[in-house]
Amino acid sequence: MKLTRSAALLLSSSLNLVGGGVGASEFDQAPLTSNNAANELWTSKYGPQLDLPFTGPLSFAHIPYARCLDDTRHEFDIAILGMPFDTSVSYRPGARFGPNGIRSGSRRLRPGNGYSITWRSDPYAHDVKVIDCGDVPVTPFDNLIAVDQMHAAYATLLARNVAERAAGKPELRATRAFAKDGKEHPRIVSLGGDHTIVLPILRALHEVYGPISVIHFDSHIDTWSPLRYFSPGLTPPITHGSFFWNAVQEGIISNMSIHAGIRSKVEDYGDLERDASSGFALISTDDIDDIGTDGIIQRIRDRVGSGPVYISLDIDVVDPSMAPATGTPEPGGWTTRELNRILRGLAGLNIVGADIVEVAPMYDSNAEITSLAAANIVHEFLSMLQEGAPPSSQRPVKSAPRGGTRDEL
Ligand SMILES: [Mn+2]
Repeated sequence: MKLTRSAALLLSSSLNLVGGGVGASEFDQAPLTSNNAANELWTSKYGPQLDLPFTGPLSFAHIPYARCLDDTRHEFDIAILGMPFDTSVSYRPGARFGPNGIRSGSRRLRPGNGYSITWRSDPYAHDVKVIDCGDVPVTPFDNLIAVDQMHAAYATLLARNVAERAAGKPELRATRAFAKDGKEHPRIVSLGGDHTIVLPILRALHEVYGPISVIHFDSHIDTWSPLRYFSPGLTPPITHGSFFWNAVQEGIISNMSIHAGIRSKVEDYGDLERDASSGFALISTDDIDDIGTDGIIQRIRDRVGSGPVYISLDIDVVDPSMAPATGTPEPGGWTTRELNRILRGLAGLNIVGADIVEVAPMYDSNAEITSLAAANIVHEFLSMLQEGAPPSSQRPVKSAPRGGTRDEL
């Protein structure tokens, strides 16, 4: 629907009348609340205008929403950031709708209903400020510009101050020990987007932390050289299967990284040798039958140790029966329950950021099965970023020595 300027103004002013005039712009997603709530019929009878699972504007898990890239008023410790980029895929396109799909899958999660039996905690109830910073407006027409836009957006949020601690509250010290500037930096959970989004993310993280280890959940290795794949141009393209090759060439990740859940076919054994020489250890999907989830957790923890760690999770690590809506599905994957258990076992590592990528909702079932799985993985990320150790209900793992001054988070 196209509104004339005057009609838009009229609509905006009538909304403000209904809401009591909150001074928000006509594009602001903040709920319209009244300044004189106590005197009004609704509020006196029913209280605040709550978001139900099927109501409200679409922020992740109904948490506060802000367009943080240009709106600097909002402090946060952890930001959700959408990166709707999907113009570098080799098979099914559509992950530009991933952030929207994941938020849609999160509607039954919300502050006040986020307590987890396994964690025995609620990631929205800690003294940690989590907000949804909206999406980076990436161009779908020029990949080099899009990659720069994502880099600029991530670096912008990474440079923000973390939320002020209330008097008497413990100090947040999750990233300060590793940042080159000695400052505490926010952590960002990115919603892809195809897997290419990780290259600009790693570039921005490298500027703050130097080389970091990557824990890469995926059915594909993604370290392929873009020169070996279909690439008729002279310049190697940036693609969703070769962004780690770029990261290795640029020296922005450590050589103590690890893949988990690999099962895709490769060209030949040489692909695996080249992968190993790029600094990644490899846990295959089938390894779970031999060493179990605890063995996988231990291998990952031993590999990345006590340094700064980034987690990148391609939803195709999950079996297509549980997550069909993705760009390059590979049968024979882990269940969501197995993946949850592995992720929880990584709590307490020095995680400086995380993402979930390759959710392409148009290939989903009517039951939103992939979006639900993805949203719940983000919920696990938020718990992992705030908990100092795996849940006590899981068997204890041998902890790598902690680096620096990590404490309560
Ligand atoms: Mn991938």
